[in-house]
Amino acid sequence: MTFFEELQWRGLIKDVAGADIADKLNNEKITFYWGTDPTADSLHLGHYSSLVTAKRLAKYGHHPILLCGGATGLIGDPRPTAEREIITKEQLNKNLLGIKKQVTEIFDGKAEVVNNYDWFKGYEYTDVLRDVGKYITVNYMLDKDIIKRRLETGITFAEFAYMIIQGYDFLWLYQNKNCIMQVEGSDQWGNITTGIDLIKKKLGKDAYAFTMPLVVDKYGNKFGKSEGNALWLDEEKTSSYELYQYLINVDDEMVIDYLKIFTFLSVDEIKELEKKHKEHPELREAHKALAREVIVDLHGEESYNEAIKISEALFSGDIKSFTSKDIEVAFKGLKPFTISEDLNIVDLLVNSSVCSSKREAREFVSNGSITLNGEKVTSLDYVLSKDKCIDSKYIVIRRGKKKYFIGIYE
Ligand code: 629
Repeated sequence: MTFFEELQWRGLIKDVAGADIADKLNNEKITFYWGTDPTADSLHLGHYSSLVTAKRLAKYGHHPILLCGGATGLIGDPRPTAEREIITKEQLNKNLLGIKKQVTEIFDGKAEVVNNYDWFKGYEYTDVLRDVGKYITVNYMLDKDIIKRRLETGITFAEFAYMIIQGYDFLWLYQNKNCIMQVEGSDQWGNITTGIDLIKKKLGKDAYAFTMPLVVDKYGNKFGKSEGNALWLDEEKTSSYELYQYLINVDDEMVIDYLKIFTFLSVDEIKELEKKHKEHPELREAHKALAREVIVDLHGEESYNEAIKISEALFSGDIKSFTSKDIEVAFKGLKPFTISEDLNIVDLLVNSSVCSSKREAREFVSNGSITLNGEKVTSLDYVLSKDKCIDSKYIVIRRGKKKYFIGIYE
C-alpha cells in the first residue's frame, strides 16, 4: 500500500485537486498547510480529526504549516445557515493565543505556526482589490455552494469576501513558503479552490489540495459532541476522563473507522483490532485502543492513566483512592451540597437530599445501600466530621449502585 493509498484506506480523502497528487505525496517531500480561525479559545475534537491527518503527513516527511486566522477570524467563514456574530478583537487575540499553544503542542513543539494577520495588516484595501479582486469575478464567487445557500437568507459583503482572504493566504504561502498544498475538512473546498484558481491566474502554477470527509456518528451527526457540547482539546475544559467516556462509548459499527481516522496505529494493527472487535465485541479492545491513542497523543500517558483510574473506580464503586482533583474531574456535572457542622448519618442523608425522609435514610443505611467515600456505612450512629472528608473537604455519597452525591464540608 502506498502512502496515498493508505490515506484513502483510512477514509481521509474526499475532494482532491492536482492530477498527480498521489505521486507528489508518495515520492516527494512537500510543504502543505492547514488553517483554523480563532472562533473559540480552544480547538475541539472536530479540529483534531484534521490535525491528525496533518500530523500523519508530517510523520511521512512532508512539512506542515499551521495557520491561525488572525485576519480571517476578524470576518468569520460564512456558515450555511446565517451570518456569524462578530467577535471582539480582545476576544480574538485571547483565542489566538490559546489555539496557537494547542497547535504547537499537538505537533510536539515542532510546528511552523503562522498568522494571516501578519500579511494582511497594513495591506491597503485598494491594493487588495487591485492585486486580488481583479482576478476574481463576482460571478465566480456567486457560484460557490456556500454563497448560493446564503443568497435566500442574505449575506454581508464581509462574509461574501471571506474567500478572498483565504484564497490570498494560499497564494501568499505558495509564493513565500513554497507551500503547494492545502489540507482541510470538506466544508473548506470552496475557499481552497479560490486559492488554487488565484495561484493559477497570477502565477500560472498548479497547486494541490485534498479535503477530508466530515467525521460523523452512525446517524450522520457531527462526531465529537457530548450532549450537544463540543469536546474541547483543552484539558481544563474537557478532562481526559470525559474524553475517555466519550471514546469508549462510540458506536460499535463506527469504531474501526475512527481508529483509521484518529490514530497512528498501523494498517496491520487496525486490521488485528477489527478482527478482535468482530469476534469479541464485549471486550471493547477497539474502543480501548481508540481512547488510549487519542488521549495519550493529546494529553500524555499520565493523564490517560488518570482517566482509566477514575473510570474503573466509578465502575467498581471503589473510590477510596480518590484525591480532591479526581473528585472534581469525576463529578464535574454534579452540583455539590454543602455542610458546615458534624452530622449524624441520618441527618446528613436528609440534609443533602440523598434521602427524602429520616425513615428512608435509616432504611438505606440499615440495608447497606449507602457508602461514604467508598466505605459502606451501616451504623446509624456514624457521624461525619471534617477529618473524614477527602482532603478535609469532599464527601462522596453513593446511594445504591450508581447514584452519586457530592458534598463540600466548609
Ligand atoms: C484561513 C482560514 C486559511 C485557511 C483556513 C482557515 C480556516 C477555515 C475554517 N476552518 C474551520 C475552523 O476554523 O473556518 N476557513 O473551525 C475548520 N478547520 C478544520 C477543518 C474543518 C473546518 O479549522 O477544516 O472542516 C473542521 O474539521 O470547519 O488560509
